[in-house]
Amino acid sequence: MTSDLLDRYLEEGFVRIGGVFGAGEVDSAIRSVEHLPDWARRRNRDRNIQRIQPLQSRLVAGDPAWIAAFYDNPRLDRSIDAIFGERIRPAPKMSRDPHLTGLLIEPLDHWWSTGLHRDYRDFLENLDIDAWKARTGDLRYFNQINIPLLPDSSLWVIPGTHARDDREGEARMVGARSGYRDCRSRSMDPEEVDAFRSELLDGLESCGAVNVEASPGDLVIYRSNMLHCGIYETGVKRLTLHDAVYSAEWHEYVKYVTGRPAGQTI
Ligand SMILES: O=C(O)CCC(=O)C(=O)O
Ligand SMILES: [Fe+2]
Repeated sequence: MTSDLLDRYLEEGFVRIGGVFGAGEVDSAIRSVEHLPDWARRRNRDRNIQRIQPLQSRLVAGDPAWIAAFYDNPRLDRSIDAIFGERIRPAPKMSRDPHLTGLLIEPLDHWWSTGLHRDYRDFLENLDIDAWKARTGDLRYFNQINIPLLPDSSLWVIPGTHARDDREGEARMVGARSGYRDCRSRSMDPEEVDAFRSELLDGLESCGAVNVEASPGDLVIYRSNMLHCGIYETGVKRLTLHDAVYSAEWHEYVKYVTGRPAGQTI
């Protein structure tokens, strides 16, 4: 059986499903996390951190039980099931499976970007590239989720790249990505940052990237092996839950390449 959602996911490498969470659900999630950015910036002594993860950590103030309750949502179940129900065994259930949920937040001082990348391939030196490539066409691996609690247009993706190699211009941009990342920790003059920013946006557009503009309560699922990019603007508050659709095979793979469970950064 296929579904429209599954077809779109297979073809484009991402889907944005509007209004999976209602305003009341979003408001109560905001109340559960809104104190965390300042806490984490202080704890890390870094005003420009990108994420807090996992929210389930005992270090993170508050009670993580709200996350499973938030994920206990029939619209979420239906969406996940339409794509993964017959492909991941046992079928994933966000409210039941253990999760290492992240919270993506805005930097306070410096604009920066992850730059164009594919997860794992471009993050880990000495990655077993054959093992990575062997899994990129398999829906049990590389499924990332964003659930914005505030309007969020940080994410860019190049549709279709989950199913093919980099083209020349794309590979050039991947090679240049450390410059954008460095903006985070360097005090640059505003003109220099603007030049970096325009170069990145021009490059993304010339590669056919699309900006995933998501509203509070949307569910964005993307293949994290596709070419994608996060752009972190200062002054635009971001509270986006960042998670994955897990399978036993994915856990095994992440442990194999990193030696630790997926998503552990705190
Ligand atoms: O900011 C985002 O939405 C994407 C983040 C990302 O791609 C990453 O951290 O690997
Ligand atoms: Fe990524």
